[in-house]
Amino acid sequence: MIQARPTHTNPPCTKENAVLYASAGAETPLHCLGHRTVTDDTLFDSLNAAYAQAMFEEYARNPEALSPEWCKLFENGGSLAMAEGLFVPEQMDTGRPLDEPVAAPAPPVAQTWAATTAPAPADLPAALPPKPLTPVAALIPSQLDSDSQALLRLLPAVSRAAALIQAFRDHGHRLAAVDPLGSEPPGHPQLSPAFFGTSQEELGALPASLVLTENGDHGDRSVADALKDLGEVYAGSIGYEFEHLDDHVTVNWLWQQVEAGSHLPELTASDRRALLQRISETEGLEQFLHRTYLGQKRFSIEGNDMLVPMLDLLIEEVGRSGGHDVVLGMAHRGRLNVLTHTLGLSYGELLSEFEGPSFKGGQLDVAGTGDVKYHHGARGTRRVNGADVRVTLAPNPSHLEFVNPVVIGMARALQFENLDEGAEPDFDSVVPVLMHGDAAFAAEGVVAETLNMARLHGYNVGGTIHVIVNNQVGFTTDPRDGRSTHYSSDLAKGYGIPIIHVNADDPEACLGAIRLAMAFRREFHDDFVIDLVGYRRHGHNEGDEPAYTQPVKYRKITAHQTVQELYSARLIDEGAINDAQVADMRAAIIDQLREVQDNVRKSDPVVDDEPDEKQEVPVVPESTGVALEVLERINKATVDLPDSFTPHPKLWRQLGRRESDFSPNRTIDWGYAETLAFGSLLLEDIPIRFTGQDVQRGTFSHRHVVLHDSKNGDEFVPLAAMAGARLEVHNSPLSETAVIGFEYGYSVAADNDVVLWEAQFGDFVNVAQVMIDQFLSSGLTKWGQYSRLTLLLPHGHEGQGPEHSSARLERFLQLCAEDNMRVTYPTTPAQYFHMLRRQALRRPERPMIVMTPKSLLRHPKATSTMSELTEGGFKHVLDDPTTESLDQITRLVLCSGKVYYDIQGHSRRAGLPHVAVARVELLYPFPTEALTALLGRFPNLKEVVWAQEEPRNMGGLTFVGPRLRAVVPRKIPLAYAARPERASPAEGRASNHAAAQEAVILEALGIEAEDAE
Ligand SMILES: Cc1ncc(C[n+]2csc(CCOP(=O)(O)OP(=O)(O)O)c2C)c(N)n1
Ligand SMILES: [Mg+2]
Repeated sequence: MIQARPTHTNPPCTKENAVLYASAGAETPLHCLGHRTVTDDTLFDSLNAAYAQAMFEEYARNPEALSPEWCKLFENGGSLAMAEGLFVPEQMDTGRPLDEPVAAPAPPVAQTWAATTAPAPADLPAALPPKPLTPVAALIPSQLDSDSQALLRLLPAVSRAAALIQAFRDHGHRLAAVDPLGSEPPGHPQLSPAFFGTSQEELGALPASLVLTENGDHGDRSVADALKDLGEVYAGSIGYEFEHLDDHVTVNWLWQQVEAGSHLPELTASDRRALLQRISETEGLEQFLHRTYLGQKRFSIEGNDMLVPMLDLLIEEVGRSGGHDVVLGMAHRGRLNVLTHTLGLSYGELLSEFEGPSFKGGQLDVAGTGDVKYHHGARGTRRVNGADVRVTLAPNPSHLEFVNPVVIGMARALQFENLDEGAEPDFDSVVPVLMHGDAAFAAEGVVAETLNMARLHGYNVGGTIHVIVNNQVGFTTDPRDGRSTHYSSDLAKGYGIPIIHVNADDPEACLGAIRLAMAFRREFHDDFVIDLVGYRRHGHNEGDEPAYTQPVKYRKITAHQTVQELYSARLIDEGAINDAQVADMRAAIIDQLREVQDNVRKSDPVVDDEPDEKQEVPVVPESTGVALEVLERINKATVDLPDSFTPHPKLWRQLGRRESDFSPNRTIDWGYAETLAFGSLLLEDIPIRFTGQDVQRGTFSHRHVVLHDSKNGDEFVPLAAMAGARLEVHNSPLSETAVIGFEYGYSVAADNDVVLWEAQFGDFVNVAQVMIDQFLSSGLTKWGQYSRLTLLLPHGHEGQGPEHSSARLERFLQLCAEDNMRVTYPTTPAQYFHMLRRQALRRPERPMIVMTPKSLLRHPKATSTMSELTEGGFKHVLDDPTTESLDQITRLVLCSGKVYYDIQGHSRRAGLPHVAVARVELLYPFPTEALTALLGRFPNLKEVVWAQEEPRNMGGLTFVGPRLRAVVPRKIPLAYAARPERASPAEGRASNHAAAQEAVILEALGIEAEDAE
């Protein structure tokens, strides 16, 4: 495809935009040609161009790093000449043909780096002479003889050829035949010799060795020959998209791998037959289900059948390199096939799901609320090289892509298995694989959030292999309506992740894609994206008629042979198999499925129940107290700094006192109680992972679990330095959805660890609503997942406005049922301490939601003493400590959280001895027993009031009300005090807040406002 050379409106070529151009790829300097300042150094224009380009980029970034000669050259406009000389040599404009035969060897300097216009590898400049201008200039004789003149005329042609080769590496994917349905590749203007002013004739006359110095000896091949090979490499069934990577070492490595072709070895005939067998099984299962269970949803894989053999190879590659776990995340598409062929679910088990007596509309045969069959997870084992590779498919909700961070979290937890507490995760042991839909990958924000976590220290898993199972449609939506990018994978470009697009109808290329991805992960421990471009043979689910919405495409698809047919035809052509063998292979698969089906129909149906509660003895620690000596040891460790460490003096004035102040009666605040709880758990060998925005210091500067040397910024984590289990405390990226998903996954995979996530303010947790609804609150019921993830959510009406006030307690309470999680609102540091420890020690584990304090962090009344940590445990309900006589109490106010201090601290509280104010510290499971006991203490009770600072339609009211009614004797009226129903949770003005808060408190205490004087 010959493209006309584009014309450009040239922006001024200033140093600033030169920086842009320098980083924007090979074609961009063309834009910069408006202001021509031509150097007369022809040599500089051509062979030296790549080096000069690198120097220019360095100049644009950091002029001080260059020698004065280079700076001078660029300052006086030499840059423009260089850019022009590099890409569009003068001679080209005139169309002047080369009039000398092209045979002269390139000068030595060209051998090193003239082959590509790409920036030199990172280590290359060091290998070059420090001032290359001088030696290069020295190569030019003062009097040019005819040989030299011929050489100088050759150099621009070499430059043009090098630019074209580079264009193939960068843009070849736009010529690649990656669409099985045969759509025309979009092409790219630079993939035409004419773009660079060269021609087949010129390229045919140039020796390849002049421009291609890598990948061996080119003999007497011409550049045209080499380009043909490169065209086959870069524009075949795989499109390699690396031009967006800015790490030269990585890109060079990728180019070398791709051009050497080691990921595409010649398969033996028996390997090919085995591959065909696997493809036939994949297709056979879908076709069998299609015919036998007509119209039932299964979200067939057909059109992307190669996914199954690709996963086979990936698992083998993991096993061969010593890994022991693969964690898979995927959506509905192809899941039944992966469950059977990748995870090892037997055909019998699968078919009984379709045959089961209670099987209705895709509902799995479990009582009640278990999940549909294509959402379930599974675990299988593959034997590779004599060792087991465990393969886990994470269960997932319908919500596309939300399982991504969950899988990564699981992988990270498994990477710590059996390691010492100080060790970094073992990236090679566990490989996460995420399969995405083409529509979902491009459009669901959680994809970007997950990609963004990949290289962060606290979230790194050493690379995820992403496979976009690209069927070129999302339900009924065409790509043109579903994304603003050319490829579905384009988001990954922003993260510098290598991407390859592969035609799902070329089985061997698909396997090559996996080989390259795995080799890359082994080498760089980084993410890799495979865009597996196929099609969807049927409708979105098998009941849909796709031709209603995609009539043209489905005419094509109906006429299109399956990959099984295409590959078997190819193998028959090549003599690797014959027609009869192919027919036998297919028949055997269908026969096997029929036989299994007969057996399933004959046998009694197996009726599953809800996921079993873990077969372990429940543990609910009676006491969570910690001996004073242990607390003292932890206390000491928190202030035990290395000699060389200089803490911030102001901070140290508070923290440094801890050692001398230690005593049983010492008051402790929240941050300190938390530190002591963490320390005690670490000493009990319970690992802790604690993340969230700014958690190392704490949003309210109350934690300081990570200290920074005030001289050099070095970090020190006293609790981690204390001997004990692994402690990870990471400031998270600014995300809620993906990071909560990650922690959920981590907590599911790590049996013993305490996993905590803290919101900056509780309000922000609703960004992650999907994670809470779909995983945290229902993962156990749907999939049998156990998690002890604890969410710490700062909550409370403190006059900060509609935001920063509410963690939406009501939403969590609404989700509570069947003992699925715990919701607490502790009001003292000691309660917080015991609650954290109880959460860590209790089994079976449950997620926990904690409304945490803001102003209470430093409230003089919200303190505890050290001795309160040494015994007892988390109390579900706290009685009023100020009550003088139980007989006197006629009004009991029950509340949760911070409003307690507002009520007790009210100026008129002292004059109301008949009122007791008690705290409900555990909201779910609802503390019926503790409340009954509390109510029994007041023989003369006449009224009970539930008081909350939240509006009536928020907070605990609607949840607590009916449960409280069941506890409070019928004869005693139950009232409430709350803000009126509101659309927005809190007041924006401080004065309005104060008035509303006062009204709630007065109502709770049962008194009228005093008239203003
Ligand atoms: C978060 C979310 N929004 C909407 C849907 C409904 N939905 C189910 S499948 C689908 C299309 C998905 O297209 P794609 O990602 O290309 O996957 P494919 O089904 O084509 O494999 C949609 C919109 C969903 N499951 N999840
Ligand atoms: Mg799709």
